[in-house]
Amino acid sequence: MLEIWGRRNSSNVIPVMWAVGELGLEHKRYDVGGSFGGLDVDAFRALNPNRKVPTINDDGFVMWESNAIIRYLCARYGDGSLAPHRADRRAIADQWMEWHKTTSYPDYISLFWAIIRTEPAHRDATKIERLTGSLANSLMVLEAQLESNAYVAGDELTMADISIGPAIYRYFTLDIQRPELPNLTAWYERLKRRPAFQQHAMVPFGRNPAEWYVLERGA
Ligand SMILES: N[C@@H](CCC(=O)N[C@@H](CS)C(=O)NCC(=O)O)C(=O)O
Repeated sequence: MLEIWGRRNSSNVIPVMWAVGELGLEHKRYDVGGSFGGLDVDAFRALNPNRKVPTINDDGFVMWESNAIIRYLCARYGDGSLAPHRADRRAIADQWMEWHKTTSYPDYISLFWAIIRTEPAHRDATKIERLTGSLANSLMVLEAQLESNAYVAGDELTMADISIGPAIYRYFTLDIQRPELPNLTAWYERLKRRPAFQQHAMVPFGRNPAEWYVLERGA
């Protein structure tokens, strides 16, 4: 059976869990990382020398790195659907997964930490404004892609949506200024109608570190 190590509120575990949900995979998830700890022990280091979540063991096959896990699960269990069969279509999905990890994710996660994971009294308004603007600029690129595509890599949901979508739930839930993003908003509405997205990607995160930890432990 597929085993997944990682707390359900981790920005990197969430997309993997959404993939698991979309693919309908039987699985067991272990709460480790964050306030649960459990990463700095020999047994976990043997699975992932980086001591990070997510990490999976699929019937003896162990691997880590969220986007790589998503690719693996989609290729093995969603070949022809979440992992497009045609090489060029799969490459475009891959392209957007890379774009997210290298272009939009760094600003998104820094912004998230600057707001939700920082005590209100210690928040840096200048930094938040800079990150909000920079992230909006990146998302305008996705906005243009979604002008003529219902999903990130074309007409169907693929692993590209799985990789990016959960960050968009947080983006639209944060109390920040956002530009007009009609195509992105319409895509997000499509994702929100999916039960697996509701269950695994729309994980409440609170408004500050105290609420974050309560939700993490209660999840
Ligand atoms: N590039 C890795 C990053 C993994 C990562 O940094 N995971 C974070 C959680 S989002 C982690 O394990 N942090 C330590 C912790 O949760 O205690 C991936 O995409 O899987």
